Amino acid sequence: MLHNNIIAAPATAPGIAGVSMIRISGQSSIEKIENIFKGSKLLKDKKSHEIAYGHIIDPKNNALIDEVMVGIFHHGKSFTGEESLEIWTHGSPYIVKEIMRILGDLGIAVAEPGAFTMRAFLNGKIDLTQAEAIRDLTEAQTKFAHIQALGRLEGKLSQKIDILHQETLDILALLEVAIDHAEEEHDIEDMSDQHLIRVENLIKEIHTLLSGAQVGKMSTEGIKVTLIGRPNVGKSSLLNALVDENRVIVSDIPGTTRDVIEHRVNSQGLLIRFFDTAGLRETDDLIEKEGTKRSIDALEKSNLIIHIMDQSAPIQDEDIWIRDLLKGQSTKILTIFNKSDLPQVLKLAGNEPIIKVSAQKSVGLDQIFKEISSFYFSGGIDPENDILIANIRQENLLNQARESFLSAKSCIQSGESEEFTASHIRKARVFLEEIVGKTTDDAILDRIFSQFCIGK
Ligand SMILES: Nc1nc2c(ncn2[C@@H]2O[C@H](COP(=O)(O)OP(=O)(O)OP(=O)(O)O)[C@@H](O)[C@H]2O)c(=O)[nH]1
Ligand SMILES: [Mg+2]
Repeated sequence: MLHNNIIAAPATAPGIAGVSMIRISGQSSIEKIENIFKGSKLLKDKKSHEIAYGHIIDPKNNALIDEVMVGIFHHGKSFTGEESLEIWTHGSPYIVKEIMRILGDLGIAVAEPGAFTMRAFLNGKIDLTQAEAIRDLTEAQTKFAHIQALGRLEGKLSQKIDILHQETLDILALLEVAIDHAEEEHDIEDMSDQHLIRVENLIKEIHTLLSGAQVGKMSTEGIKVTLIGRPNVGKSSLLNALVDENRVIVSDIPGTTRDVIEHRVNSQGLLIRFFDTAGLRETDDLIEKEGTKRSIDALEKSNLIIHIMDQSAPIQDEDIWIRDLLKGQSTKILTIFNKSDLPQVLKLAGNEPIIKVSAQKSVGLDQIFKEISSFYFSGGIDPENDILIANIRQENLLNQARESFLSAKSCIQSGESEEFTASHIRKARVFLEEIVGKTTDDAILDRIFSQFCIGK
């Protein structure tokens, strides 16, 4: 991927609007735009962050394209760190297309998704967790997703990782001194007890960060709640009731739902992603079999499972089979008795908590939302103030750092040479560096930035 050419992309959403904005970045981009901009002053004579009023002209035939405002950002003073411009046009998709065409004629490349943020990262304006925070912030749909993304953009997570990284470097430096002097005749002080305390402390800090990972990911990605149960218990009816929309097909024919269908709701600052699934049962029908497989896949990816049973009928073999299947899951499960508007026939042995609802009459739904919300807050995490990691990339790297520190700890405890301890700590250091992008290969960067919007 080239990073020194001039790139441009519309940064506002496509469609008719009050205004649209095209962002341009790259060395000598101001001089380039001078070719198509006519104003009372040359753009190069403007200070950084000044706005110029003028017109965009097609240089081929001098045709007027639009009356615009152009924001100018000098090298080192822009989001990307490069010389940049923002052209504010009338919000017409045709005008945006025309200006993009003219920019193409000038040899300016269309920016790939995330290209501006990637340049900001490569130019050291932000680190990788902040780049990810920009994506999370634009995608945030709820209060907690917004607060956390904003905190990470301000560098809350970066600072935390930096503290861990600094401590890692300090321990490494001490170990290296010990390694260098290992051959010397005179005794040097045995520091292993202090190393142990410091490594244990790092493990504890990482553990705290990791314990907020699930809440962090749920805040960013939404809480995935899967509705499962045998056919006809009312899963689709319940989904419709929960999202207050006639979203999925309901019928009294068992096996109505064949696919996994997602619907999202924003409830009390949380994004809840409900998944309706195909009824689980033994079947020879190939489509239904595939539906069952997809239901089980959805179940494995969910944060919370809602097992729905029909309380107006006695327990069936499929209900028991599903309960056995769920016994092996570590995911939290809510057991729901649906059809509470009909007389209760269903009985379960034991005294597990049961929520009674009627999807048809919209009764008991508040209790389900309450349970989801208390599940989100159950880990003792404060989503408004705690520093939370946001995604599986950060979580995996932290887990790997933790593993390396644990190995270092066993080396110290078993009195192995500093050389071994140091090799584990060096690994931990690299994992911490990868989180903020100090060391990351291009393929990983491309994958992260390709998830951004165009113009971001
Ligand atoms: N009386 C009553 N009937 C309900 C209730 N919820 C659902 N039903 C009925 O139960 C039948 C099955 O409902 P669905 O929502 O399609 O059930 P499902 O679990 O999605 O079924 P499959 O997609 O086949 O797995 C329909 O006839 C619904 O009208 C309820 O709370 N009370
Ligand atoms: Mg259904």
